[in-house]
Amino acid sequence: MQKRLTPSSANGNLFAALRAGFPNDLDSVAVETDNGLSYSWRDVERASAMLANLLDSLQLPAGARIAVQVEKSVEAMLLYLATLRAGFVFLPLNPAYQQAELEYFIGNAEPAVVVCTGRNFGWVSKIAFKAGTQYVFTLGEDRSGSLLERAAHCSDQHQVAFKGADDLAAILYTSGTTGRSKGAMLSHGNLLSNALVLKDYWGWRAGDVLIHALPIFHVHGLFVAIHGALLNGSRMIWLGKFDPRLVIEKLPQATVFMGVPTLYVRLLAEPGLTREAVRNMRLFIAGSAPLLIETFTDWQMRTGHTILERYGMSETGMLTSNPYDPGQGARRGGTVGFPLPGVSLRVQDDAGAALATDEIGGIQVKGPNVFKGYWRMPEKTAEEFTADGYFQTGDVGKIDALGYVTIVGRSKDLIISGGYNVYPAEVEGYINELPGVAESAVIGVPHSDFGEVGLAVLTTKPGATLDPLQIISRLKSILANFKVPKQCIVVDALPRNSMGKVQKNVLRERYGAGKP
Ligand code: MCA
Ligand code: AMP
Repeated sequence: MQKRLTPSSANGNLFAALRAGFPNDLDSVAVETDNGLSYSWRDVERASAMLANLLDSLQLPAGARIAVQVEKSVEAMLLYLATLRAGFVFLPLNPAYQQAELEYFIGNAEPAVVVCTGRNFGWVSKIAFKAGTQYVFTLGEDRSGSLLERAAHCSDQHQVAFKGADDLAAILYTSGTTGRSKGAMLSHGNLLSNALVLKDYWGWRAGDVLIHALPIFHVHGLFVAIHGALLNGSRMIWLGKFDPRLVIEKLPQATVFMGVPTLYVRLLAEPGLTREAVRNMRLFIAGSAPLLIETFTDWQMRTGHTILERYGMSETGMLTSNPYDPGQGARRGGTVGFPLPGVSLRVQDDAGAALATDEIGGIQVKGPNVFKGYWRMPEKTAEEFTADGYFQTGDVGKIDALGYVTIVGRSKDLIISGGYNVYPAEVEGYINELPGVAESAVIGVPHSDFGEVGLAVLTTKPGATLDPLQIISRLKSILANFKVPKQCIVVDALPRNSMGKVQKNVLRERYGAGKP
């Protein structure tokens, strides 16, 4: 339910708080890109105002969703800020999604506006208009497209829309463990509370410069990184795509870097990663997937810096973090640190009983950062919360005597590959539709670069023959590439328990070392 506000209440719009973090000198550099462009804080203010005015001019209903499936660019970030500013709901989508995937998201979210690349306009607009979308704009990573053409005619003055803490700011699609993806509804208050806590906890300070090398359609790159820099008035060195050599080249000009573990693995593979290269760095943060202890210690040895690992989810933003301040404790590899201020985190067994120190169980959380529920799925939302209001993360872990949280596994059937989530049930659904396939099971197996990758084990229909390479290439033509299993193995039968359920643990044991 939306909170009613009187004009005298403070504006809870996240943009208003981010804007208040801009430095006094609006002509200083806010963002510099890897292709030589530079945006001042004034540019960020004016361009987000123009885009917000464009959205306002469309006369959209309150709560309208703005779905955005574009390549990473500063303008895409400005569109995010404009959406907040105008008070609509931002819905970012991975540009790797293909037709069937997009059809689902657009059909489910019913966005009033869709922004896509010029290259994809034909098929995306067809899907969008069919689902009732009113406007489809284009935006290229080179500042091309109808969105900016239209915004160029709009005023660069804009009054930030009045929003309450509970008003929706964004929907992020996540976890299709059973069935399809669910849209996690995040409010202005969810995002702002988390951003403020992290600003303080990670010691953001004057002079900080962030290397932004992550995609901007997930919590890590879109919220944690961008909110952190904007709220602190910090310059961002903006890389369109992660490139380890370019990151190393930029490190001497930066103080903060955030990455998924794969980024650290790839940086370590570069001889250019030296103590000299990181001499001005203050903080390296990792998250989104487990950071291997080898990566943690190799990084320490090579750079002299201790990576700060933290843990979060789309539904909650950041939940725990290793300490920044040594006075609060050491950063411990293999752990995700302490619950952040304001986050209540507990570990329970399947029967709902609280577990003691070091006992392993389901991680549950509560706090101002926890989302408002799944878009149009009240039953799913209810299932994921306990009677006393804790959100069940689906992660399995423990808390030690000092309060450090360690994640030991997941009760949800999920593969995290290079920081992207892959839901085996979804991939299996597509594989089972392919001609000649009887059934399939997709499991995660260890991978030196992506941490984990998908492996599909499948059986054939009587009389059919299957070529694993053809299966992979067929899947690549219908699914986002990161979801496609890196290997396919055809077997006579899948192992099952006495109830007839496929035993994925047996498959993991059999194929977990990566060998067929
Ligand atoms: C690319 N490929 C992948 C992945 N990325 N396959 C599996 N997993 C992946 N993550 C495919 C490519 O399509 C390609 O397929 C082949 O693998 C090799 O691609 P490569 O050129 O090496 O990939 P890349 O373009 O360099 O991308 C790798 C990447 C990227 C930079 C690690 O995956 C990435 O940016 N990951 C970060 C994701 C992220 O931001 N997650 C945060 C989620 P082919 O050979 O067939 O062409 S937020 C979150 O989880 C929570 C809330 C949190 O706590 O933060
Ligand atoms: P997402 O659905 O993209 O929000 O992914 C959230 C999931 O990523 C969490 O539920 C965890 O399983 C995982 N995750 C995030 N950070 C970490 C971490 N530091 N260590 C282990 N798993 C993590």
